[in-house]
Amino acid sequence: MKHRFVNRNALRALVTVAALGLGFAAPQAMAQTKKVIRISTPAVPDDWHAKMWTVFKDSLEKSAPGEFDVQIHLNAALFKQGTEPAAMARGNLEMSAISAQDISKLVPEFSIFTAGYIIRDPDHQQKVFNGPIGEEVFKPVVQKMDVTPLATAYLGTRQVMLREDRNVMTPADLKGVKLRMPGSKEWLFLGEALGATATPLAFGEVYLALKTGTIDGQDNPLPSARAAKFFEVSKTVVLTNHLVDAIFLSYATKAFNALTPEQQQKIKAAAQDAAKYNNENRIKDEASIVDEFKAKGMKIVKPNVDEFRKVVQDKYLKSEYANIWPKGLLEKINAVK
Ligand code: KDO
Repeated sequence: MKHRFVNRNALRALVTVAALGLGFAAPQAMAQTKKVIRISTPAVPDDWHAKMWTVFKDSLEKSAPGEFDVQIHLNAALFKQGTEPAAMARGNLEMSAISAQDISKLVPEFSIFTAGYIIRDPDHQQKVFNGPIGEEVFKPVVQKMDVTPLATAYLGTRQVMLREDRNVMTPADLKGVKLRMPGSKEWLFLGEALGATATPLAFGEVYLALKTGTIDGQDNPLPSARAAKFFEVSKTVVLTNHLVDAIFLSYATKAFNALTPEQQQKIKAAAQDAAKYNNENRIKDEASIVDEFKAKGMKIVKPNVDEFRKVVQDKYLKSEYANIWPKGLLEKINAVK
């Protein structure tokens, strides 16, 4: 026994010396210098903006083989929904896809993109953010948040879903409805503008709240509602089309600035590949998902969208938000064709 023990140790030492001599330590050393990219998102695995991160990882591995260690954390497992920008600014997180509502906390004028019925459709959204308006509105994000937006992903068009069978034609029909919204004042304002009683809750808690009746409904793009299985605990879909929603794939600025220009360019390209994958799939999905929900037995309500638009826009224009929107920006957004 003892004899074998000594022998095995001697053998191990010999192998190590030999490996070092032959340069076998090199791959290990390389692995240690791989730059870690930690990604945190509340997205559930089945949703397009969760799957897009794998596209990001694959694309980056192709353009920069072995240079990065991309770690994807879904279901808000690493950081709570809405806390990602602060985590990035503190240097605890490299990437996330942040919302206009997240941005508005530090860049109040960005709230123009949290308002209902401003962006018309996914095409309008991409043209706004990928053109001169995007260039302008992202500047203060980099300066004030220490976060650098790299690509704009279409999260989908938000619709109202209710746990009960209910006819909703105008905002007046949502009176008294406890509508879950994500937890920030911009989101809550949107819920109230729709005519409901807005109540804050993290995305991960919505399913149970619908099931138990703590809330009467929630708003989300339908592909996300399917991925999180909200249809199992809802009876009505109201096609309000109230927010053509975006999320911005962003990188912690300090960490981004520490990369070489080539690495930065490759990361940006990979983020754009990911957004493109998400956008194409989500748009395709949204075209057929209403029928899918109908087939599941859900009631599909087509409300008076003109009335919703009028009421919601009016509330925003009379609110504190409109006062801080840069002069002329709304007109510029509207003029993008
Ligand atoms: C949600 O909580 O309703 C929301 O749709 C808000 C988005 O900004 C985004 O955080 C999204 O959830 C998550 O990525 C989960 O899909």
